[in-house]
Amino acid sequence: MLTNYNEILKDQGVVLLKNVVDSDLMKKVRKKYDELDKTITRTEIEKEKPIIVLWEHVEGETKRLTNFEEYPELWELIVNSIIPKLRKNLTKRTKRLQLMETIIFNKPAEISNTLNWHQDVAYFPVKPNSQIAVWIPFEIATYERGAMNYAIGSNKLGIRASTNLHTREKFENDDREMIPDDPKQNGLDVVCMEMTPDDMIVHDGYTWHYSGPNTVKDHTRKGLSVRFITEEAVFDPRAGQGAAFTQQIDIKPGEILKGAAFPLL
Ligand SMILES: O=C(O)CCC(=O)C(=O)O
Repeated sequence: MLTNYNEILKDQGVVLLKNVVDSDLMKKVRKKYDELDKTITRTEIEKEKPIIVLWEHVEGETKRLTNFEEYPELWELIVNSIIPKLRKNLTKRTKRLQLMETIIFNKPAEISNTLNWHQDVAYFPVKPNSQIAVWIPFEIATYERGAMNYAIGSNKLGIRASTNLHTREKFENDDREMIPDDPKQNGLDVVCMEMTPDDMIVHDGYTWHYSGPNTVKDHTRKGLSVRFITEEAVFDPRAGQGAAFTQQIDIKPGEILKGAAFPLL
């Protein structure tokens, strides 16, 4: 059995780090989220600063946008808790961490839906497409509460098509192979990562994952996802690459992705 986190990430595509998130910082982040959730209505993407996307998994919901000036508690969590733990535990993939975007996925009780199987690299217009994402729940996340599920080892199977995450429809002109409906039928183990808010998952950008609905009454399930590219990359657009940050890119294909919106941390 592998015990080294670098090797687990390389071999399985995802690693769960237990009890690593600073709980006082997390409390502040959660409290501020509740305030922002009531007030943020902005939907346009600012070009010159890193974005934070507030995304509810409810049919018809529009993504809202905030930033780290409005949400400094989240910056503090990323810089003072997440990054040091990443660098301590995953020495091989963390030498260069360039922030691409931060998303808070909210699954309100009983009305949220499934975010279907996908891999993050399919949505990123960058080359090389070397990335890792951190995911941390704001509250306990179990299978019934919409925890993350991973197809173990799928990170080694190459790039797949990007699809509409709610319907699984392929984007127009994307000719890449789809992720199968049920990776278990392709012989992959699927693991549900049940977590508490002091745990953190790190997944490779190629790893297939999905989250189901939150079916537990009166329980919300928010999940923080912070996405980094780990090598210097150039802009390499193609069909279906709809990550929110792509609207911040103002350079020509082949030029290096850099600037205030995508800081090196
Ligand atoms: O929070 C979730 O439910 C989904 C997160 C996710 O799919 C991602 O971070 O890529």
